[in-house]
Amino acid sequence: MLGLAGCSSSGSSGGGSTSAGAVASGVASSTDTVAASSPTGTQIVISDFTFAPSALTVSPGQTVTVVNHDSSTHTVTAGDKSFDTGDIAPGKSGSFTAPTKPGSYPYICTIHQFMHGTLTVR
Ligand SMILES: [Cu+2]
Repeated sequence: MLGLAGCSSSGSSGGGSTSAGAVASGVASSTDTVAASSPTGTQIVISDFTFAPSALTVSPGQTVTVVNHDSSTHTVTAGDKSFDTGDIAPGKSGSFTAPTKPGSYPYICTIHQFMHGTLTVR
């Protein structure tokens, strides 16, 4: 464990474990296609240092919107740099273009490298 968390500028608010935003926003209540472990769509939402969905399937070359609902700046950056939103400030959104080559593309937030997700192109 290297102490990479150098961003001490973001004020230590101390872990206030507010149970405010229960993420139970009933995402998949549709009864038809339940089995999809990697939902299709064009949007990734960041909140509480988590990408949602953590695995997303998109079409080749599709524009994917990334919405940052967190209180910290984040990025969505492919491990092979094939896509990158750059910094997305809190409350802002960004976008990137999915690779045109089908495959599985792990990505991270370059600021918080423990944050990771997977984009699947097919
Ligand atoms: Cu981040």
